[in-house]
Amino acid sequence: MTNYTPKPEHKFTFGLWTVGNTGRDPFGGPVRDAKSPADLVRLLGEVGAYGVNFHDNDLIPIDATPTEKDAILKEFKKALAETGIVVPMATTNLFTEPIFKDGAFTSNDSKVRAYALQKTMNAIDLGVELGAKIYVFWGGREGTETDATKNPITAIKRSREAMNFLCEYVKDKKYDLKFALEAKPNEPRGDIYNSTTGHMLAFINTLDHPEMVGVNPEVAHEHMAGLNFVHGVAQAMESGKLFHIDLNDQAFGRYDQDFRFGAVNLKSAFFLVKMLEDNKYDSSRHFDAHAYRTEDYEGVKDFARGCMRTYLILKEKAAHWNADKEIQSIVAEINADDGSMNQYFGKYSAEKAKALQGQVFDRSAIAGRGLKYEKLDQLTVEILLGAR
Ligand code: DIG
Ligand code: MN
Ligand code: MN
Repeated sequence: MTNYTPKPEHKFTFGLWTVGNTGRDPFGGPVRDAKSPADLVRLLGEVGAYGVNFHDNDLIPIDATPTEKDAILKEFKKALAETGIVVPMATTNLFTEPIFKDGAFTSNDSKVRAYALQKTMNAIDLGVELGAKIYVFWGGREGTETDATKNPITAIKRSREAMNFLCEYVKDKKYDLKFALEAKPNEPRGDIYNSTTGHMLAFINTLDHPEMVGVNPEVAHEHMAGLNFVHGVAQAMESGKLFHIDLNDQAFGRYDQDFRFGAVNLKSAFFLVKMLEDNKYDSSRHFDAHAYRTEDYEGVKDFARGCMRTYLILKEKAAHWNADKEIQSIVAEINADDGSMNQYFGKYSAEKAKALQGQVFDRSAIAGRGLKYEKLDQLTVEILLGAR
């Protein structure tokens, strides 16, 4: 039996806002006392995490005095040094303060848009100071409840203007920093612009410095849109844009549940871990999730350990799947090829097209081929159930 102990090389990270979530929800106040950033780092050190991430105001309250900021930073850095926990990612809170009630970069008020740029530049400075190499943008308020208020084309142009400005800022400061854009279809806004990872991938291509910008897909957010998360990650990975990932879990058709990784959809979690590990994904495995509201801080530690254990168990199951002879013989069979069609693939030529138009196909013979997908999926399920 493998012991599923998290190690630094697994690059498991949590945001301060995840293990520091005090259990507040739209229908109830906090159920846990707030912990300081330094104490949250120590909690993450205790459970074996690799890194901690933060929004600017998770770490430094928005109205902190310079003296208070220095004291918080001193304590935080001390806890990082004590535990060996690192800071791979930082981000900006552009959604809590009332000023962002109608968005930040896409707000109709130019003062809000300018303030959002200022806040983000300052937050980037803070993140870089603490070692972040990835900077996430989640536009929680970049949306609307009615399209009477804003032309969505204008919103997209404002988003692009902000991204281009901030990419130039990072280049001007010579920071070793890449941006990762995180999509969500709705909540807290009625609809959020650039609502899925696919939208973000298209948006990135319209930027002045697309090479600096990738995506940070989140399980819960793509599931809220009713999408296959693994396919979105595959598209991001295949285009070299999977700069970061937010792991959690989510029942389809619900509000953003941010459940412990693997708590709901074990099969899709399995295929996700297999995709990441088979393709040697080397960035953070960030659990953007939180414990049930029912939990005390021992429960929060159970939550954090559960995220990491489930990932490692599924990583072992993926290796088991890759090594299973019966599975691999079916995989080989369904991909078997006599090479007779190779003449038609690859770069186009008029000769190829002419020859292909002359090719005769025995449609019923081809269609009659059994594919053994039921057997293959059952074997997969049996690995997940521990029956193989
Ligand atoms: C929510 O899923 C968002 C915010 O928590 C944060 O900006 C981002 C970073 O993971 N995820
Ligand atoms: Mn979420
Ligand atoms: Mn997230």
